[in-house]
Amino acid sequence: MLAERKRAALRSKFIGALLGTAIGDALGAPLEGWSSARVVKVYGDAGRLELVGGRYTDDTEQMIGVAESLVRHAGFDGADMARTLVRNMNPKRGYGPGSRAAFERLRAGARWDEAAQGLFGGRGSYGNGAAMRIAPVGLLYYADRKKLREVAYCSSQITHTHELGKEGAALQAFAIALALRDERDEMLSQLEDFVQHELYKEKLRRMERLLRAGARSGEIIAELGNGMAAFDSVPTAIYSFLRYEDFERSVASAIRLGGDTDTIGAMTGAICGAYYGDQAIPSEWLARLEDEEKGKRYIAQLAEELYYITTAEQ
Ligand code: AR6
Ligand code: MG
Repeated sequence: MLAERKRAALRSKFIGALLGTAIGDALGAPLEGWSSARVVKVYGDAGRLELVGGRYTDDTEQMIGVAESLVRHAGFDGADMARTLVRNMNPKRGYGPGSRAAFERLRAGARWDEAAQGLFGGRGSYGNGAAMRIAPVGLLYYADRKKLREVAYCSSQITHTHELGKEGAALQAFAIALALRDERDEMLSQLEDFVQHELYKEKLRRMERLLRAGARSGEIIAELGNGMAAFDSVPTAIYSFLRYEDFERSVASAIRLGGDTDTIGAMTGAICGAYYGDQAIPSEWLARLEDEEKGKRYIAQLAEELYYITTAEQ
């Protein structure tokens, strides 16, 4: 009986992480690029944020592609994942310039692990585009941090080859895995131990201080960031999860920070969903989320398939 209840909870956490991505993304999408002051002026500094349009952006579209490919191969296949991301791409969903260029090169025949290498003067992108789509990797490898890191890096390589872009994706994936495992109290110390770059370690240390102080939004933005770089947004999402004990408050407060709202919303939603499960997502938000060809029902199905792959392997 207990085992059954545990299985149901885990399944709900898988669904929560993927739907949480889409919900945070769709909530933040109409406010992308706004300052925190403007968000607060229009929407108030507390209480319910309304999900207006219900349409998700490139964050969720790419997360879906990552999940589809992982499900198809019961694991990572770089060429297939790249093909899937390219096939799914709908430019109207608002892709970042680096990712758009990588997809063009892939379409022109470049190898999956080479297409993005030449971007940004050969340094590769450190944008948050690899981290925002990583939730399926965090789910599939939640019990194996070595494999989680490896697949997080490889799946990033398709569009984001800068080490800080890859590290941000691995950090976000591991935060999702820890949330899934209910390791919330140990999260910061585990992440600090896991992450390999001093820049991220420093942000995790700042986070500890900000959480203890109950920092205000200006301070959070100054210390952690709210921009498109992975190191200016992944820590902010993790912070937003840890700051409150409630799906809705965490996601809404992340979006109220302004900046790259859809992506910070998506990443916060993924961690919160992995921790609280899909039942914790406010029903008004879920009701408004798009449900067309690859809408909420399809996303939940992908999460279930990932769940079955993970549990079948044990
Ligand atoms: N050097 C300088 N600037 C950089 C570098 C670098 N090596 N790497 C990234 N940037 P991009 P994304 C800056 O274009 O990560 C969408 O709305 C540069 O300004 O790879 O896929 C998504 O939903 C670059 O354009 O895009 C996300 O919200 C920017 O970082 C967002 O865009 C983003 O990197 C990022 O998506
Ligand atoms: Mg987006």
